[in-house]
Amino acid sequence: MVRLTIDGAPWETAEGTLLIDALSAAGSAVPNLCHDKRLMPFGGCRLCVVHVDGYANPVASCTTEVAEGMSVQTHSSTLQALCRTNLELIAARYPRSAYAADPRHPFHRLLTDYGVPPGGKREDGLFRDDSHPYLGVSMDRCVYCQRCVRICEEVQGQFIWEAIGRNDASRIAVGRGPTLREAGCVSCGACVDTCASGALFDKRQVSRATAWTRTTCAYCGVGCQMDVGVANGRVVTVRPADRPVNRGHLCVKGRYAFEYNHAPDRVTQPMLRRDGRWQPVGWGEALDFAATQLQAIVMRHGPDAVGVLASSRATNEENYLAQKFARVVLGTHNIDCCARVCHTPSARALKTMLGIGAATNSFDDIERASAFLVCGANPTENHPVVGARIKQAVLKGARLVVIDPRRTELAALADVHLPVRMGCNVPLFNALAAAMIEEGWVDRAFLAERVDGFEAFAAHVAAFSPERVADLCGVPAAAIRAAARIYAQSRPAMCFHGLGVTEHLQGSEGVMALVNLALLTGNLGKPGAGINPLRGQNNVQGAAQMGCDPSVLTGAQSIAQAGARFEQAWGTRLPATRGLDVLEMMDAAQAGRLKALWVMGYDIYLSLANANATAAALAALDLVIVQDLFVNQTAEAFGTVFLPAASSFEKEGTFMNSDRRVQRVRAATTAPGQARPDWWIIQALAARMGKPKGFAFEGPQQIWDEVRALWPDGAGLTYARLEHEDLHWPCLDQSHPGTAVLHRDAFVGSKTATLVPVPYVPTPEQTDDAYPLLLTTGRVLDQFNAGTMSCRTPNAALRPSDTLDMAPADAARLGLVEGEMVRVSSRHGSAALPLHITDAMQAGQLFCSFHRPDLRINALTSPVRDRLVHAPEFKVTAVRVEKVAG
Ligand SMILES: Nc1nc2c(c(=O)[nH]1)N[C@H]1C(S)=C(S)[C@@H](COP(=O)(O)OP(=O)(O)OC[C@H]3O[C@@H](n4cnc5c(=O)[nH]c(N)nc54)[C@H](O)[C@@H]3O)O[C@H]1N2
Ligand SMILES: Nc1nc2c(c(=O)[nH]1)N[C@H]1C(S)=C(S)[C@@H](COP(=O)(O)OP(=O)(O)OC[C@H]3O[C@@H](n4cnc5c(=O)[nH]c(N)nc54)[C@H](O)[C@@H]3O)O[C@H]1N2
Ligand code: SF4
Ligand code: SF4
Ligand SMILES: [Mo]
Repeated sequence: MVRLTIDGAPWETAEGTLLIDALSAAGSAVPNLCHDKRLMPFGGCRLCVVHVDGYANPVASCTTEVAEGMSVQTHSSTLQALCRTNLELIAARYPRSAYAADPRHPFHRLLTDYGVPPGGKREDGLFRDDSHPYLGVSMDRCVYCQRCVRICEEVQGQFIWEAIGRNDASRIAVGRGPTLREAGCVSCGACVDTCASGALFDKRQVSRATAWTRTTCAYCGVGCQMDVGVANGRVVTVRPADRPVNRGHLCVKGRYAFEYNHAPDRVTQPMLRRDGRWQPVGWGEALDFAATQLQAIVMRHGPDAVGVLASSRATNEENYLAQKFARVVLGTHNIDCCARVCHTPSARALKTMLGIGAATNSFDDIERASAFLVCGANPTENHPVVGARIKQAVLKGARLVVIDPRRTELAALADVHLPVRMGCNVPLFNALAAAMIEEGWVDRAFLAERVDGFEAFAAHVAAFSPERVADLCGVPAAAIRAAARIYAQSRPAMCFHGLGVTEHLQGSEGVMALVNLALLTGNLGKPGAGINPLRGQNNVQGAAQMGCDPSVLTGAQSIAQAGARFEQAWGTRLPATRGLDVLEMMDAAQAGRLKALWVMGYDIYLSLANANATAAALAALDLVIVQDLFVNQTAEAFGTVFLPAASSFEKEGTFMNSDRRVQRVRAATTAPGQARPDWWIIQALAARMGKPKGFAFEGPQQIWDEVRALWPDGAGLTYARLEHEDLHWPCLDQSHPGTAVLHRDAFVGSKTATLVPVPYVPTPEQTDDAYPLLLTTGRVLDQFNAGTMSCRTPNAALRPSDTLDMAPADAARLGLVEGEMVRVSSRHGSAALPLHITDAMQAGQLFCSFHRPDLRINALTSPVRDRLVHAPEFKVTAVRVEKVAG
């Protein structure tokens, strides 16, 4: 700590703090225009000058660090005059009309405070862009602080804005294109957020927020913290919060894509399907109907004829209740969630090999890593705030290896990009291991101390030398060796992986092969390292961790080991039969064994692979209860009961993010009409089914306290602590600091972990004359999964349609042109969508996203599933592509 004196009073702050930030914290804030904590010191506007004892002239507090014994005065007539003179220079060109129109803007208030009226008028010939749905530009209000230029470079890494000219002729403009979008802007809004003068602004903010609520983003697993501004009961704006996860940054979805919340077709009343049509009813009638039907099915066919799918979009508390409902009220382990289809393979592999089925390290480690291995993940689109942090680390010198069939944004920036043939991860990862062993790049000390099974493993991977697998994997042997060298020799190296690894026949085994690489190189149990699945939705980590999984209870505790404790706490016997996962539920429905399904916040008809089979399964059910914000595809085609849920803007609780943090969700506004939080609905249905015991919680905090009592690793995560602490589990008690890095001294239950020889098993989805191309599916920045939310926002204008991405050579060979509609057919179904020709694709391989409900992309994907945990193989399908006539 450093001690200084501010306006005569003592103050203490951390070493390295900028004086301007210390002044703000001490309540002696000085004016400024060019300073932003998120950015490197700049010293442009010189409004923040102060006297520091020992200096003859005033100093700019935004470029001065605090020092021991420093004595600072923030007020004097000299400072006042200096500041005024500098403001006059800045205000000379600032338009009077803008000032008059909005006296409450902070810059305008500053002018008023110093008695500096602006002298300018609206200027022509400056950069204009009216085309962006969110970002407004009015460059005549620019004060040349360059915060937009700097934040786009230093935080987002997009380099869109440029400062051109000098002094009086200086201008801020977009360098690479006529519009922001064409220049490559990713709509993160950071430049708007930092803009001091209103030159950049949020176009859609119709009214000023009257209340602010700190909460967690409802989209992806990064878990960004944000402040939600509400006016007249509507969310009108969102600002990034400065918390460890996102450090004052958001992406286009968190910052801008909130209008779904007030969409005209939000369902606000329960509904029953009668004579094929949805009819609004009261809660009493809807719940009675659902309860009676469920009871009848349980009576006739037994509890295992019912399945419950919980929601990765809902809170931990709600997911905990969903699995408790299945196990206690219905009496079945038939409970699952969409973690099944994305990272259950990661959880299985990490649990089997290391003892805990979650990311080993924290996002805090990104700045500590010397190298990154990014496998089958596209973080700049799918986890954009993490993607931006990885990009910044690479720009500052960290090495980067990307393994992805496509040239993603990170791949284009990588030291080595291995464009692996889809479905060939396991041989490629084994080849990396073989190269490391052959070249002696392994960490001998770590192997000796923490790793078993080296001899057998080395013998196994010797058969996968880079030269042997190069053709199979579609990448040169030398590139495989170069990648192995970077990952093994730049320590610590942090591995992030995504669905390009997990959504395969060998998904779990692919993750195991990655864990092998980390064990070989000693990249476990230390900061800046680890194996880190980039988890999908806002609370997919939490949904699974709460026990929405047929084979484990809350906290991923096994039924065999922890069952008795749960039976005692819940006052009931646990079901004796094995539960079904979502894929097995679909099989059971088709076979007539499953009769009813309660689906909360999970659009399975749209999002499960092999949609024609999903349709057959759902059609065979007697009862489909859908609980959602909207009539999604599942509800529309197959729903019998619709229960309207409150959104995360409208309820209390917690989410668990990708790096094991538990963060609060807080209601910023009230739910529309009769929509209710999922926890309320589950409790109400339990009561109607005659089992109110154990479902009479007053609210989320009380539910969470029961979770903490049953889950030892979460025991210390009280709501009180979550108010002001950012905690990772394991967090064993209320004084435990949480665990950012797993496996520091030992793996769970053992000092050592064992390398696993992973065989290569090719997928049945191979090309032939009828289906000569390989298709992989995934996501794009502006849209989110089933599209129910992002499609109901102006993000739809940013990304109106999924496209089929194809290499130029394939397009030329097939005689196809950019933008034309094409039909894609697989052995399982077909879909039509517009073509996009891009050299990000390798010849022979295709990509499309699956966000637009009407395109039914999952008609194409196959019934192939992960060998261990059944995640569908969304990532490889053999297809052919044809012109659509007309
Ligand atoms: N904008 C946006 N963000 C999202 C989502 C969204 O829909 N939109 N969804 C959220 C969810 S639920 C999830 S699970 C995450 C997913 O986040 P990611 O895991 O990043 O998701 P994907 O885009 O499906 O796939 C990642 C990459 O895998 C590559 N790939 C395909 N096949 C292979 C292969 O055989 N080997 C290798 N090595 N790579 C392959 C693809 O080219 C793609 O770049 O994103 C979350 N974030
Ligand atoms: N082809 C292909 N298909 C895929 C994938 C792929 O890569 N390729 N990825 C798969 C993956 S990883 C995933 S996770 C799935 C995602 O697929 P889904 O889970 O089906 O999609 P989401 O859009 O995340 O949202 C599900 C639903 O939750 C609702 N919802 C949002 N908030 C709440 C809430 O608070 N309460 C309730 N009750 N409902 C709410 C939304 O309106 C939406 O209908 O898609 C899978 N499908
Ligand atoms: S919105 Fe983000 S990417 Fe676009 S110009 Fe602003 S800072 Fe750069
Ligand atoms: S990175 Fe993820 S959590 Fe953060 S704002 Fe974007 S969607 Fe939300
Ligand atoms: Mo996911």
